[in-house]
Amino acid sequence: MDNELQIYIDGKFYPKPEAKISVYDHGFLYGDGVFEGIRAYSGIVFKLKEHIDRLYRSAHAIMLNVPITKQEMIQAVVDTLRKNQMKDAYIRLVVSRGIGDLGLNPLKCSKASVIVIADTIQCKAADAQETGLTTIFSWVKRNPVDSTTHEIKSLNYLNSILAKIEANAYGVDEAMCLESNGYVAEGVGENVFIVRNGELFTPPTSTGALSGITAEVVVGIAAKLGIKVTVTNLTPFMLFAADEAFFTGTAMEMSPIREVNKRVIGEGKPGPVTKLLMAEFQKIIVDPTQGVPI
Ligand code: PXG
Repeated sequence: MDNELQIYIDGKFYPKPEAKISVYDHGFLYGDGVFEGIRAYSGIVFKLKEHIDRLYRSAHAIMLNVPITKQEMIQAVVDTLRKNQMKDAYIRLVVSRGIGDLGLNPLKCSKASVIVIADTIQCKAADAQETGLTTIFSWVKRNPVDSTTHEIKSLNYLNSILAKIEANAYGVDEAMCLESNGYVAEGVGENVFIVRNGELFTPPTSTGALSGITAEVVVGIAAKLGIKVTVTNLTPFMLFAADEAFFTGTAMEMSPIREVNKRVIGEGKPGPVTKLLMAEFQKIIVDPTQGVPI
């Protein structure tokens, strides 16, 4: 089944084993490109327009001309899901600078490539929602707010990968990334929230964190429930001392955090505010008004 997955590359579909790009592609040679991770739930591509908008904003920041319009990009995602008869999926959208020569000059790349992969993703244990995740602070500081900032969803993810390697080495579920001044930035591919006295706190994107679409959804849910959200610098101490903490991300969805560097957060299990938000999150992801139908 897996090998029969049909992958979209520049307007054509290829079976997974034949879905290949050139070794001269600057996305491969230099990490020169942008991407999105998107989910479809029950036949609705959740927040697809928001993901496409962010993809084009990332492309704009690196002066990458996406060769198709936003509407065509939406269609490419929908077509890929239809082609694979998928109603629930994790979608990876990649726009790479394209084929150039061995020099790094992007002017040598005449046309960017668009790739859409619809597959599944396994990034947490099946019971993570009930037990919560264990984490450690990684020694790898988040990239400074310049070329490789995570504000741009570029193909440069070595910073996150090094932090993930650290989490693996210490046998925990996920790494927590600090920015250069020591404030909490985000996880390797997810934003972070703490709960204190019934209110939410989350770091600003000026820590070099991505402006997460899932985080925005959770902030919207909190607003509806009358839960105050403050965007502010979080110190490691504030995380240790939090009543509750959780990650948000397309891949990770909403996931409670149980432990940071062996310090147990709150009661060591998902707290009431996290649980309330998770219940609302489960409803919103299948709401047809929140996405694009396949
Ligand atoms: N921060 C970073 C650095 C991300 O890459 C998020 C936050 C969450 O954003 P959204 O918009 O998805 O709520 C991301 C996105 C993975 C994986 O395997 C996760 C992302 C990208 C690539 C892989 O967990 N996350």
